[in-house]
Amino acid sequence: MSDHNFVPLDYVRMSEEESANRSRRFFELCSRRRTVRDYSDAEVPREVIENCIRTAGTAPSGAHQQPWHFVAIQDPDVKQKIRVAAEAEEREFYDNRASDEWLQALQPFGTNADKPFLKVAPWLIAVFCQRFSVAADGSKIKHYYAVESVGIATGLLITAIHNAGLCSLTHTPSPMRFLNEILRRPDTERPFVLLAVGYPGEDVEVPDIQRKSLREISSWV
Ligand code: IYR
Repeated sequence: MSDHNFVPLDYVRMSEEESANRSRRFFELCSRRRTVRDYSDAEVPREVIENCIRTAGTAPSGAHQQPWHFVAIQDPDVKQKIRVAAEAEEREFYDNRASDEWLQALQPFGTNADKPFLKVAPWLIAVFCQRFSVAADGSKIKHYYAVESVGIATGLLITAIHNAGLCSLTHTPSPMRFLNEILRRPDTERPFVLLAVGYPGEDVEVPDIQRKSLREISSWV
């Protein structure tokens, strides 16, 4: 007897024409995504966030260990605590930790230590990476390719948010350990990224930047 349990793939083959159309339209959708730093405080229904997180949870992962946890934050007090802690780290970063080279690389984006979006955006999603889990007998189970897996899941999450007509910002205050404390997540989990999610503020502008072309990002053999 086989020691694995397989089921038929749920798959419907599409025509080449439909494939070409859908791939082009999906690219066009994704190419309109921009990182947004200023948010409206308009509410976003919880169901939308739930569906986006469900989508993130469809990501492939090493040995299907699904080494991610998402904390969806709407509570204003929790958002405020996160803002205070993140801004303290950011002040340290901008005043002391960041090299001149790093500050120069950030210059086109006009960022600084103030992070009002952490309070204004209706949702924050903290993504945690479970580098291992704990078995019933207390032993550690190593997760394979945990960081890569969570990176893929986060990509799906950002794309799902965009597909739902919302904007997001990937925020990575460093270090982010304060998120474990505020959100009461175990030490076995590492904060991976903090996303602000919502509608853009009024008349928001974004940096005038270009994406690399297909030629620049690929080679074909
Ligand atoms: N974490 C800081 C600095 C920062 C770093 C990078 I790399 C960015 O792409 C953007 C910002 C901040 O959030 O301001």
